[in-house]
Amino acid sequence: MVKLTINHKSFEVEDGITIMEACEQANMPVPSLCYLKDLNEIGACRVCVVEVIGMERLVTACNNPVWNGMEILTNSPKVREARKTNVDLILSQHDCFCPTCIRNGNCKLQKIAFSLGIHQAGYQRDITTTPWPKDIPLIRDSGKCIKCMRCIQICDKVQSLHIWDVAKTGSRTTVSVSENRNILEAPCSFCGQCVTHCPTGALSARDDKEQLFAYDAPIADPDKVVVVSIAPAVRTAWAEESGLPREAATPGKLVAALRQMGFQYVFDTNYAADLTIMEEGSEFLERLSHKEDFDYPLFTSCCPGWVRFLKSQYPELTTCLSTAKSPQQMQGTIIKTYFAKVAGIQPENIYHVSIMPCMAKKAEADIPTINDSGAGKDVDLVLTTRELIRQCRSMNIDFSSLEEEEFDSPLGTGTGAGVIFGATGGVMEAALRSCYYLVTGKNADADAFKEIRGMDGWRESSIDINNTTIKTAVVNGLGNARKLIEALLKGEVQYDFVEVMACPGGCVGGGGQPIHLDEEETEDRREYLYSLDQNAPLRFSHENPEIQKTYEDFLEKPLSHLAHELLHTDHTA
Ligand code: HC1
Ligand code: SF4
Repeated sequence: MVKLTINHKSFEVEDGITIMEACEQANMPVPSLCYLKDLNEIGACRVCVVEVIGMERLVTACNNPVWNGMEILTNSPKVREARKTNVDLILSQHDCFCPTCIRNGNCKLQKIAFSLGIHQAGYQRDITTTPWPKDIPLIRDSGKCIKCMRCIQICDKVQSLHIWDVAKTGSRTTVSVSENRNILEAPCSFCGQCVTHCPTGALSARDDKEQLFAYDAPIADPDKVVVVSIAPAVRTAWAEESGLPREAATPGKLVAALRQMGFQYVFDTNYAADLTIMEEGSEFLERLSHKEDFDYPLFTSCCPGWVRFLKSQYPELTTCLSTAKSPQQMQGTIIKTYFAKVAGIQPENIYHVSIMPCMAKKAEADIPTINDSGAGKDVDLVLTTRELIRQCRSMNIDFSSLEEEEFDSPLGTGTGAGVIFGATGGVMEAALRSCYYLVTGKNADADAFKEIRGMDGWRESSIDINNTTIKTAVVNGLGNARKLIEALLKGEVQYDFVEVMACPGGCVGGGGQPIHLDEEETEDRREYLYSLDQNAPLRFSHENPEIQKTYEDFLEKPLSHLAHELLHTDHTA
């Protein structure tokens, strides 16, 4: 332990921690722009400077350790003046037209500039912008980049993709796509982790709301039936900025909000998550009993960031991907075939919107070979949770006065197994619950496979079903996926079934979720999903009555000819 003072108050803290951590523990936090714990501790923005008595120069708090007897001042006039100058210099190279910025009100730079009392720019503007394609899910506005390097680090260290790099030198230093590539040539997974870690509006997800809500768009077209589906992880995060406690922001209130927005049918992607389990679980059992006929292990295929990663980094392993489409795409195909038939609507007149915690889902919906309904795109438009929140705001929806409403049927019932898809390990656990039933004819306890749960980046388990041991692995974050694949290729590990989610924590931490400037919300969101599962009246995908009816009336059985035609893909496009 070391003894030190912070702003004249004495503290005892652990040896080896940084000044930033010590100040945080003392409840005297130091502001920062570029700092990301364990990932970006480079002091690039110089906003975290503090004064240490006896030292001539100010020091950066994020990457300097404490020592015994240290006297730290976090807010002396010298510190405040230096911070102000540093932020002012950053502002001189930043496009400060805040009202139209996607991060207005949720921008670290805006917040810090305001808190330092910078109300007038002190330096001459020098802003450079570079062109960026408008039709991909990842949008970059170089005029807003503050060169904090967070995107570089997140993409390198967490996602192992090295899409960004530093370019040029000196005052012309900037961040750009690495190796002088155009973003269209780079193997970006569109996971959106660089977006959720960008402190300003330099990186964002493409905003597609107007395609639906403009005055001449489908929502205003009397000939269109506009339907919406909500992904599992959206329900954990949609009200985070509303002030409603998470428990009060129920899925039923989200349904009510969507009806107010003009959607004629509100469906639950959890239905298709259950359908995915029926198809993917059956596929897994088939592969397990004919190992010699298949490439092994079986990889889950519901996360489009992961699928893009595998196709670009290890194309030879694409045959290990489950052929089952993702729940988003199954939902889309079933809406424009089965639902259209049941409701007596021409499939061409249905406009299907999917609300996702994910940016890569926008690209998934565009894959030509994934659209099988014969009525255009199966998912016409993908909006992220953030777009949903912005639209609610622009329509002045008052979250606190919403009354619970039911999802529409069919495609409105999901089980607890479906809802946990949104958290890392959820797909595997849901699949095992139903695989156990399919093999033994009876249910295991719904929590029998809970050892799969957890936030570890790479978690393995051995599960016994009817005296057959199934070796599973669950990974989240593409860097962990790369490590697992390398170990598989070297023969160091062997698995039967592997779940991969591109984003840390799974979809709850997705690139389309609300952005919190100073803290991560993933753990809370995950716990909420598990509480929904715990309290769900049905916790097994095979017990979902709407799924049972869909098979009875339409698909016949899992892996039937029609199911193959509509719900599976070979991932070749
Ligand atoms: Fe996900 Fe999925 S869980 S991929 O994380 O399999 O995005 O929530 O919708 O499709 O159901 C995302 C979430 C989501 C799909 C499902
Ligand atoms: Fe890297 Fe993901 Fe950002 Fe693409 S979207 S640049 S893969 S962090």
